[in-house]
Amino acid sequence: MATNRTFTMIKPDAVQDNHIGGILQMIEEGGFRIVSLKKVQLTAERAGQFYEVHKERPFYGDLVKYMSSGPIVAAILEKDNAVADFRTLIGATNPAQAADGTIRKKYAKSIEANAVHGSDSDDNAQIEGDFYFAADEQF
Ligand code: IDP
Ligand code: MG
Repeated sequence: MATNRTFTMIKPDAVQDNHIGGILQMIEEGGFRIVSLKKVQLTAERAGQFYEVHKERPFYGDLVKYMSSGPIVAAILEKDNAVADFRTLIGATNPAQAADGTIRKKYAKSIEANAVHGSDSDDNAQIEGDFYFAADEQF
């Protein structure tokens, strides 16, 4: 069942370069409501867990190092057709192939340091949102 929610992270390079505001503005202007939001730094262990599906890929070790190299901003977003529409808004994984008007086209530096994460399915949006926010429910 589509939940109309997706999950995003603003990655360490974009946080380091002061693009939190610019990226959140593109997200809001893209029609997404920010449901939950926080800035945190992942340990290498937690980054490894988050990207566990990629552990056999050649870039996994570098990705874990990069994603734990500085703070990230995690958010749950809401919109009709959220998962697919957010993938459209962020653009291709490799910024060299990202369409004009996408977040990665504007802010990504490389295929690894590509500014933002976006969930690839409703199930993963739920799992990834819970990874950061499930323990916050007492608020
Ligand atoms: P996605 O973020 O567009 O869904 P995935 O294939 O799920 O792309 O890869 C997860 C993340 O791993 C990417 O966002 C990027 O940071 C990194 N990554 C993907 N492919 C490569 C690569 O070929 N070299 C280095 N890093 C990569
Ligand atoms: Mg992915």
